[in-house]
Amino acid sequence: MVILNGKETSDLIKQELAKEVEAFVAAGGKRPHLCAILVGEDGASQTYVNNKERSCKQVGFNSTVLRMPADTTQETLLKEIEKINQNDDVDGLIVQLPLPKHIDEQVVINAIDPNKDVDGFHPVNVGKLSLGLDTFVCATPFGIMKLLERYQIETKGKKCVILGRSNIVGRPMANLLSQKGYPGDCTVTICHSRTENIKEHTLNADIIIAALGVPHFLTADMVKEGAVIIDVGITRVPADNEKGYVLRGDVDYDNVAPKASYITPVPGGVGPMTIVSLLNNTLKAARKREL
Ligand code: BQF
Repeated sequence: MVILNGKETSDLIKQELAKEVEAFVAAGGKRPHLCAILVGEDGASQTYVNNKERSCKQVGFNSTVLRMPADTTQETLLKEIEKINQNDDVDGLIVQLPLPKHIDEQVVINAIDPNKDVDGFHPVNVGKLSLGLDTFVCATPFGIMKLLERYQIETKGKKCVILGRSNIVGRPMANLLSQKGYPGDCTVTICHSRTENIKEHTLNADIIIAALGVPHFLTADMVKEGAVIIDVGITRVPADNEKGYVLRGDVDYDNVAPKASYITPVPGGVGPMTIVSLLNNTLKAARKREL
């Protein structure tokens, strides 16, 4: 069993990115600039935005975080997005999700300039992804593809089961893994809350991507010997420690790992890869604007 070390892999990719950024700037390119908007004070969202800001600095990007109160109106948020769309110094714009309930996420996503949409959430970019065209690929699925690639995991012809059909992980993941080439050429099945007898599907799978947000959902009895296990879950579960919580994946790691050929840990698996994908997309956005 091999542990897919997302932390280590992401650190290596960050070093590569930092070199690319310096070469780009030395050649007269504008230093890439990512702007993140955070609405409200959700603890996990604050952590994620801080991770992104710190990672930008590590690779030599400029970064701005626009923090807005939880009671910000949709109209005010849309106006801020429009300003950033118009701001030539900003290459990438992300709005941290989830947003407070009174704001319509799809309306907000639609307002982001597709050329700055480094999360790849805008319908134009989702459409391009599904057609296999060059675009900003959603960070988590892109990070998983990079992890499979770095560890040279065979995907051609493999049966891949994705647990979860979200717009930000499950669906784009299915898209990417079913596309031609490497890492791809999988036979993909998406399972979700209405799927009958999920175990029947997972037991047949060569690769399982667990992205449903149910802690320890995937148990050892659901997994074939030698399967590749990718855990996207990171639920905060209350605990008696300094932080007051522990992070728990969608996979019952201790019992599943002995059966797996490769497996991602939580934390330190998919999460750090998600962040480097965002950085990768931001450099891509900056490069595109130079043309
Ligand atoms: C790690 C996210 C659910 C909903 C919205 C490193 C991150 C997490 C874990 C991180 C995530 C999850 C992010 C680790 C960003 C990944 O060491 O294991 C980094 O910052 N993430 C997000 O922005 O929005 C989310 C999960």
